[in-house]
Amino acid sequence: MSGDPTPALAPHGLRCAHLAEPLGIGDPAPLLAWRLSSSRRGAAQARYRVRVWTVPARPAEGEEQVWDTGEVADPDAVSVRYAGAPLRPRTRYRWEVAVTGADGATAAAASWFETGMLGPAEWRASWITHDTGDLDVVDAPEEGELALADHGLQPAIRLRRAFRTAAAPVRARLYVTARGLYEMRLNGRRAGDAELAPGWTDYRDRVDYQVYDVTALVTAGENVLAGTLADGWWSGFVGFDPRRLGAHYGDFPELLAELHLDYADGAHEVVATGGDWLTRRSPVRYADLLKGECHDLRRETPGWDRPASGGTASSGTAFSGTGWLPAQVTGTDHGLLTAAVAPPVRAVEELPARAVTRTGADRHLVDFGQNFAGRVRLHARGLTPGARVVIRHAEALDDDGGLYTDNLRTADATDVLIAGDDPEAVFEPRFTYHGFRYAEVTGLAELDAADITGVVLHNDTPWAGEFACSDPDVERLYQAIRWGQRSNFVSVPTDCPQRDERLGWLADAQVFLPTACLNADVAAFFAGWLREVRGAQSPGGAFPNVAPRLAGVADEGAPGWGDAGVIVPWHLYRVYGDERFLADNLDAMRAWVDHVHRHNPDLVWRHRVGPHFADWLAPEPTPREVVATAYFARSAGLTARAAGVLGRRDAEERYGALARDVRAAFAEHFVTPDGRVAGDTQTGYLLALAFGLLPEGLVRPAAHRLAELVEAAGPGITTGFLGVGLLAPVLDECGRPDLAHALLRRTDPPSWLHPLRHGATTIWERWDGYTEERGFQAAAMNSFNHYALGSIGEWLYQGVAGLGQAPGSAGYRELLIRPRPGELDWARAAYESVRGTVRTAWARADGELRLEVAVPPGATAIVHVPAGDPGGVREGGVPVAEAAGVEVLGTEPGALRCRVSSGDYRFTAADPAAALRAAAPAAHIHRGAGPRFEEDT
Ligand code: RAM
Repeated sequence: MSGDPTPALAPHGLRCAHLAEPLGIGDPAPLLAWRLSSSRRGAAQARYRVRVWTVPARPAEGEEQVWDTGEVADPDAVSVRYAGAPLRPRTRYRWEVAVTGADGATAAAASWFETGMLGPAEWRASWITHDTGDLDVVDAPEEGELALADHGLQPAIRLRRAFRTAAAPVRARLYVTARGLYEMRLNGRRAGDAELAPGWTDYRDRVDYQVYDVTALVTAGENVLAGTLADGWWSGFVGFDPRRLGAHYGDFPELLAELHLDYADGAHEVVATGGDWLTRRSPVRYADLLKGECHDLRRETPGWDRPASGGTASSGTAFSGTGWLPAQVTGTDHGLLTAAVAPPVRAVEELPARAVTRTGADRHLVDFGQNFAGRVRLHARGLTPGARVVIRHAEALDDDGGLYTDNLRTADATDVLIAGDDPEAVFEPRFTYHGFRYAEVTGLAELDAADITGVVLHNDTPWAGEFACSDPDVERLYQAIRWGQRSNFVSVPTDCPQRDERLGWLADAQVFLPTACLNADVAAFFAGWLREVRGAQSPGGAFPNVAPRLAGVADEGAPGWGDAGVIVPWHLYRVYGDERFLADNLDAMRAWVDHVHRHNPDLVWRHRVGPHFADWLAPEPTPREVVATAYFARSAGLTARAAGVLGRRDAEERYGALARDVRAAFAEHFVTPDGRVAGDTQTGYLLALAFGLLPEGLVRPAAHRLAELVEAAGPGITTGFLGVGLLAPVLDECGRPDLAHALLRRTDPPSWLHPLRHGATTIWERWDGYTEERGFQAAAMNSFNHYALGSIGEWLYQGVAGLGQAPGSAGYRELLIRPRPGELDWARAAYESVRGTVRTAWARADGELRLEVAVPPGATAIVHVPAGDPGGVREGGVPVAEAAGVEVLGTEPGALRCRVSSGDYRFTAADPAAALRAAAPAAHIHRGAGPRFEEDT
């Protein structure tokens, strides 16, 4: 959490294109955004001024101002889209925002961004690769190694280019990408810290490039730019297609790079990939995302990434040129190159081994205590030349205490080190990742905990939220949810990190998105993925089920899956307040709704349902047409609202009318006159209530029936992926947070705490992934690291801690602070919104409940103060009616409602626990304002 509140209004947390200090943006009109802090009540920005200057490589040239908004009187704006002089490619810009509060005091903050190539014409590098004929030599597999012939895996290749400079540059930037995966080096040192770069896109549509500041790595005199190239998503195994090429992209990786050097005397030089590079087979005999990586130290060529003069022949570290061949130029096309939008995958954390157990003469089992996505770094000792060290990975152990790998399906997830002459080596695979908690290391007589480390990989999305509460089980659940997010935001939002799948399933993403947005700033990450979602849309308007699209994976979007193409941009707009999410996607949203409509003119979605996964993995099935038609209405309604935000009145009207008609069709076909929804399942009511599909008078009967069904189940859960995220929020909105709490506390399946009772540290794919009675679920589909069921995370923030956004608000302009204490002693949450930090914390003691709230400048909050005595609530020690900045709105059973402006507040009230227990909870549904959902229009 950044931004300590200061009394005076001040900007902080500056971002460009939703990234802090981005290097290499491709957007010609990026969003410049700031957050505000002030602990003064009612503090708000009166006006702002943004100015932008170029930052020349040579300071002597002086800055040039390219934009000045002038003083803009706007209390709401916390961002502005750049509209100055056209941005130049490969240029650094400095920008400053100055905000002036109502009191006339001004405070400023500064940041920078740098542009990338800004168009294909800027590039001059060629795509290069190794002479593939040189790779035909395949060695017979040895013990512990994958049969290469079976898998068709091939060695990673190395590439290098030596160059001379007359002086050290004042600025050096490396623009680089691959069809495949690359890792670049300059003079023996790593260039950049992106992992699994350039990331997974549909390479037929676009290939992202990265930019690194390598000024410190280039020296005067001899230099070498070098790299390693591996298959990755481009030419390796992807998804569950058992063929290596899987008819996906290409059959051999290629590199494209440009090193731009600026000198103090004004000279500019470029070192680009081309026919003057050298290549050779690397000691990485194969590297595959699913199969694993094999590094043969006997084939190591020391000095390969340094100038020939950089080592000595006697020490064996000099580059000799032996075995290196001229690079093959495969093309000069630059049309598909795009600047990466998302923060890269990085090695973000290291996990120490919790326990190392000897399980054989040369075998050890390592427990990292946490399921995660990444790899190990192993310090191997006592090696003999040619010895093999084999590392296998698994999420769980079987009944005999060995690795349980059946659920990995065809993902071997096995890394191999083959020793050279040195008895010690450090091995960390670079071009693979695994989903695991346990590693089994074979081939070492000794292994200490200090010798092996877990390296956690995921997109480096900045953390934005924190949640804590008095129940350790719920806290562990929250941590498991975060780890589920971390393990599955690896280049794209994946379903799982371990088995031969790891695909960008759309429903998983839309269902988990509200939770993801509260945990971290995922704006740029999802902006990147949405390019893939749009790119995968069929000419007829069908969104896919997975993005990047993959031939053979159920092409046409199923209800709830394809709809993510509408739901995700809308939710991102609501959270980040950036209309670009809607502008970029509106045409695609419309095409999707038109596609569903065209094939279902009677407005009940029965046709073109793709593989219709329904309420996936639900213990109790909801009729497919109910699920589908509910989503049809939802997508039509959100498309109308998106059009409304963008001022597209015709589209707003058209899709608004369609949404009303689909709602009417839903009611006509699936809702009885007394409010029963066809199928009479939890998910049926959840969809109908959350999506506003019920005629006015039937909302309360339906809410009542939902509560009955939840109670009749134990209270218990009978939903799958589509219903689960709605369960607690809808019960809460219906006046039954007590039931949401009851579900949260449940420990037998289906429940959130059941997996934790069985050692889970991430969210499982299935409610019953393992049970005492039956053991593991079917190995064919049983991931222990799927985030969809973790969508309860949203309610931990919004319900338990009470930190949420009001319906109808965007960009956290109006907060809804409505804690649901249940039987907990305390809970708190903090969230770095686009406006600034929001905080809630409540605690009960000695019959009193205290609620602390922090509202960022310019925002307002509707606060429901839990109170046994709504009339007796105090703020800052005085009766709430007398408190500055607080407007009392009314009371409801067990709470006082008020509106507050920005600032910090401390409410105290009589603990409502006793009062609430006395009231029959179900009665709430029939009182008060009635349920209100974001979708109500
Ligand atoms: C499974 C995936 C994913 C789900 C689809 C329908 O294979 O793991 O979670 O969305 O099926």
